[in-house]
Amino acid sequence: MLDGMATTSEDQLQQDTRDATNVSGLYGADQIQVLEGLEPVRKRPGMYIGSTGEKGLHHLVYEIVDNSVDEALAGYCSSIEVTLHADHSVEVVDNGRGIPVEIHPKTGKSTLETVMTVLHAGGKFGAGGYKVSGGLHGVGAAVVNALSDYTIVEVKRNGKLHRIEFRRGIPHGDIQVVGEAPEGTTGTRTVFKPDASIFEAIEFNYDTLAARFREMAYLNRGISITFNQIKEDPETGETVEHRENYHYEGGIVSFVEYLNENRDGIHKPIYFSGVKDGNMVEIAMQYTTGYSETVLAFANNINTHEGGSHLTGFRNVLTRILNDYGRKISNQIKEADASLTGEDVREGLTAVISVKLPEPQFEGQTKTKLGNPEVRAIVESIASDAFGHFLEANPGVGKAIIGKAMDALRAREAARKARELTRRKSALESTTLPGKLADCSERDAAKCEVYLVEGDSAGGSAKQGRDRSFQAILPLRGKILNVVSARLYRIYANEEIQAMILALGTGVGEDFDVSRLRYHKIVIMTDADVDGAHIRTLLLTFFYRFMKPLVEQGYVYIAQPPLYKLEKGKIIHYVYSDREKEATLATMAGDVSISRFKGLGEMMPEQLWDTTMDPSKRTVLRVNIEDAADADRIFTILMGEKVEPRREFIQAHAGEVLNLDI
Ligand code: 0RA
Repeated sequence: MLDGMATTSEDQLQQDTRDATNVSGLYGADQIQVLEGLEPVRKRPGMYIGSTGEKGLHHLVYEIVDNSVDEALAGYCSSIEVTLHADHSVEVVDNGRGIPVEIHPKTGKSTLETVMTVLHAGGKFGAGGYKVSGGLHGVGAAVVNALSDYTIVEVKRNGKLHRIEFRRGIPHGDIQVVGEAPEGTTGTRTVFKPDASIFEAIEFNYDTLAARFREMAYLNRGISITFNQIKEDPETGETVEHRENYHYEGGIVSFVEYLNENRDGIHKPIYFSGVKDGNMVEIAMQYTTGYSETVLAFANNINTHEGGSHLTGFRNVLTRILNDYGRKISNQIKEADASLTGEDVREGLTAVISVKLPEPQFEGQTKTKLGNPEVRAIVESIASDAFGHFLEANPGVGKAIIGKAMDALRAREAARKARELTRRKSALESTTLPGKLADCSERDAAKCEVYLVEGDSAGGSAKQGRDRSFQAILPLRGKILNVVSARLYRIYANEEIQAMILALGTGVGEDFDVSRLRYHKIVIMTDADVDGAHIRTLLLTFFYRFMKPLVEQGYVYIAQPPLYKLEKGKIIHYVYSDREKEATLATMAGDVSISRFKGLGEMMPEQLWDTTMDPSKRTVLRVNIEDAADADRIFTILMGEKVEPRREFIQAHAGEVLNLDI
């Protein structure tokens, strides 16, 4: 990723540039310079945008939109409009000052052409950060340009409309004045189409982009981002437009309200903010009647999934202030009581922490952990003053929060006792593996798979059909448990869940240790009906809440059993959707017999192996929770206490697969 570029890579880039000397006479001297400048990007796109897959593709859009957001944060732009066109080009329009078109002293070309063709002009690249305000933007724009089939940039500035075009990063003609800008208007319009010869696919995912723009709008109070999609209906050829606007005057307070849309708050969201040494800190938080914790931390608008110093600071303050308040002021925590732990004070908490720093340092495996050590103390001092004062001024809220945390403390004690019971029980038994598990013989977890199968009859077919050397089967009976509204200690007591925890070998909650995982593929195999979808959701919710690293590290999969068997004489086709059925039928012609599988249990063991379990033929979908906030919302809607949103959601999405970015 851009932020992660080490110095050695930059040296390498310069070396690449020096190496690229033998360009043929097709190009003029100017163009050779540009080509050499952007050549390394086209040669090794992954080094600049992470990958040439879906993530890298979407990164292009973020680069361009981020530049407009920077202009908004600098105070010069109020609205940004993004359009996905039917030909997969993307248009980003802002009403900022317009990228300067004047001659750039270093290159002798317009600044616009310079930012579009010169790598890291502006220093953002080297500094590894994200600009919060001011300065010269457009750093990532050259990378986007290099990886686009074409790019068009129009700038309204000084009463004129300027335009320049590029093909695969190379200027296609000079910058030109193509018209007048209406009185008093300024801004930048960029249109680019990702180069299909570079990316695995160039189709954008509307929901992925929408989630990011919404997040951006929450994190940057007041900016307006409009998102349009223009599609052509493949059948009628008609143009279909979809348009959404994200604009929140409440900023991260609105974000917390959105996250808690389907939960009940026990007080109004609390907001505090402060600035120290150029570091801005904003926190919004609200306790709910539920038990799950949703704390999202951002640094310079980047979701720091791996946490970091800002989150540590916030957590420290929460624990310290609530213990102090509960003991010395509200007297709800008595002398004999144990202290509230971090876990106790975060139960049912929804919070957004957003810091904006001049020089953020991103660390960790995915570069989503904030490193700056000084930020912990800055967050602590701002949050502890503000939260302390808030509690003193709002004793009713303080009392409710401490009461809730004390409930969590008592539940934690009960859970510990329940867990000790399971531990003692398993110590007494000769083996810790559940009786229902049909294990595999392989002992290298990296090669092993476990199928979590709905129902005993499907479990039976799977046991007979599997390759027992590396495939294990665990049949699960009945509706497991509603894990969102249940407390942790009730979950331990559930038989199906206990069997699964034991089979996986990782432990759960505090005891969870991913290195003990016994199978590197956990495949959920349920029927293609409503009950199957429900059980799948239950299992995913459980993993999401209590074994999150399993999902984050890509160990969880969903099996794809076929829906129909199409048979004509000796020819048999298994198809996985209605669409595929129609397409396959068209190729078969004549009287084909069609049978629909009502459930996995109906399939013969060999059939199940051939269609769903044989690694050389099957399709399995990897579950990948990109957007914790969104996934959490869906789970909450589906599983939570509020009935109405669940009904609406199910009605609206009937028949669809849960959209979990799989
Ligand atoms: C630096 C200076 C100025 C404008 C911009 C950057 C700018 C960059 C982008 C990228 C996308 N949209 C943008 N809008 C503005 C102009 C400074 C001035 O006019 O004095």
